[in-house]
Formats: sequence, structure tokens, C-alpha cells
Amino acid sequence: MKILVLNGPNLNMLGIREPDIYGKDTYDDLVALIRKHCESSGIEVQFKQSNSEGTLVDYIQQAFFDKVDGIVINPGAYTHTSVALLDALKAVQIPAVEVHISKVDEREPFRQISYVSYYAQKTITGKGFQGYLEAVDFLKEYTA
Ligand code: CA2
Repeated sequence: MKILVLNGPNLNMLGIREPDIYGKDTYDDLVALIRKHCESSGIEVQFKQSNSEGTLVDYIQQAFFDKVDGIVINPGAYTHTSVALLDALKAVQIPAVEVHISKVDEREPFRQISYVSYYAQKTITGKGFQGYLEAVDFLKEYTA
């Protein structure tokens, strides 16, 4: 099984600012955590991060040609604005889990809307980095 973990804008800044919301661990820590989890489950995993909407669309499309079985996506702020990311997910038809580190449902009203949720098979919020591991486990079961 092959999984893509895709992170959107500013998630490369994890651990550098706003530790009260996103924790003190870094993006590299996140990658290491997920990599270890996938290794122990025999899952092949690739990681991509971009601050650009179009590049994220390109990465989703590339997942189709790479025959990726599942996508774990934290679209960052594009969650709340991007029909393009939703359309890309619909185009590739790869099972996807949407992850948010913070409790988006308890934050500002503009974070209550998620376009990606219209496609995602599951959405996990407010569980910190653990949410990514749960997403991997869900995809493993879902695609079995
Ligand atoms: O809770 C999440 O994972 C979010 O997707 C994170 C996005 C935010 O726009 C979404 O509403 C919820 C923002 C990621 C920004 O990450 C930072 C990390 C460190 C310092 C500043 C921002």
C-alpha cells in the first residue's frame, strides 16, 4: 500500500510559531512520526508540502499517476477557500482523509467551512499529530 501525506501552507512552520495551537514539534518531527508508523505497518509513504494552491493540485494529480492508494491531506488555510483542491481530489478519486491539528470547529467562524470535506472519506480534527496516524490507519482499513 502506498500513501501520500500532503500538507498545505505554513505547515512547514510547525514548532516555530503558535505552539499553543499547533504544538512545539516541527514539520520534520511530524514526518519522522508518520514514517515510523507506516514502516511498522508495512506502508510505503511519501511526503509533500507546499505553500502554493496550484502546486498542491499538481501533487494530487501526480498521486494518480504514481498509483497512490490513499491521501492524508491537511490543506491548511486552503481548506476553507479552495474549490480547486476539492476538484483535484474528485478528479483522481483516491480515498482521502482530511486532518487538522487544531480544533477547527472551536475556532473562528471562517474555519468552520471545509471544501475538501465534500470529498474526504473522513475528517479528523483537534488530535494534534496523532490525527495523521489515525488517518493512515483509517486508509489501511478502508482500502483493504
Ligand atoms: O489545524 C490545522 O491543522 C489547520 O489546517 C492549520 C492551518 C489553518 O489555517 C487551518 O484553519 C487549520 C494553518 C497552519 C499554519 O501552521 C502554522 C504553524 C506554525 C506557525 C504558524 C502557522
